[in-house]
Amino acid sequence: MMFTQNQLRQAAALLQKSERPLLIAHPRPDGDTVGCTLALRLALLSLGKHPTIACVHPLGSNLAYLPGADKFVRDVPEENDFDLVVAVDMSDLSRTGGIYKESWRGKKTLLVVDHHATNEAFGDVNLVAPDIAATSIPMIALLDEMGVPVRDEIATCLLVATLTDTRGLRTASTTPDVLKLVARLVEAGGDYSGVMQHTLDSVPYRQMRGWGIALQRLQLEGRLTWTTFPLEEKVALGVEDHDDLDLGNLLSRVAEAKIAVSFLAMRDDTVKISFRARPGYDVSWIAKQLGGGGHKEAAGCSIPGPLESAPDRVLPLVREELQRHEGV
Ligand SMILES: [Mn+2]
Repeated sequence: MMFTQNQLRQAAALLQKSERPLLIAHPRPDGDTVGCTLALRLALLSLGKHPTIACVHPLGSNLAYLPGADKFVRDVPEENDFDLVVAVDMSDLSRTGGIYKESWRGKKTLLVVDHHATNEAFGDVNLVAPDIAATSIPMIALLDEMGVPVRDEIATCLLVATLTDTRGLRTASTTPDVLKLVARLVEAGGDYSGVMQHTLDSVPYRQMRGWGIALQRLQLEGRLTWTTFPLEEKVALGVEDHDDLDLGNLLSRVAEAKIAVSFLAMRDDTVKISFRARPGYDVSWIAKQLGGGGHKEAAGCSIPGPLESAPDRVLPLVREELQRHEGV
């Protein structure tokens, strides 16, 4: 169910009324959460407001070049003068990574702008378009409603959001409307080739080396492919815990596989799991059952270690999903 005109008006009114909004991007920030947060920041600055943007983790080099990316703060004081909190591209409040403080509940108005099917409508106003390609879609509707011209840097930020969450316009969620949105953003001065070059086709050397390790350990079982990534290898490469090496998207390209799963050991003895599914398959229920969330074709969760036993605990659920599509 798409958001209503009334919700759109309410969301725009909250931002127009606000002087010092806090915009929060989710941990292990991707192009959608970062692009939409930066686009909204620029829009609010153009209206003379004083937005603060926060994300608990640093941005990857493929996003750090974007306008305003250097303005992200890692945390904010519990006591502050923010008059509105905006959660961007997250399905529940835990996804702020601790930036949202429990003591704010019921005191600071919360606006949610998102597109996750698993979204819990946890805000006072929720601008949620479930199963739509990217948060850029509700976000541009919001900017239009606020009367902010979407062009140049704002258009580039929304392009980043749209092109990353659709993996370069590859996902089943890439509808004619998404392609029209991209056309509009390019016409409005968005830097399409720059985004392709600096964001989508930009893999740090360390991550490339990490892919080498992940691919060496790659397994294939019928329509299922998976890999595990041990902590020793992360430490040896200098990979931080907030860096998931984008393994999910890498494995999703294995031709034989309908579902791909990556298991990444973390320093706190948990295992971060990314699921990717071909169109028609659904991994969101698996992630949700394991305490995570996401979309049908891309979802994730964290489970307790050890890494070695994680596939045996998780893959039976994946096989169950595959068996629903026997012979497909
Ligand atoms: Mn997203």
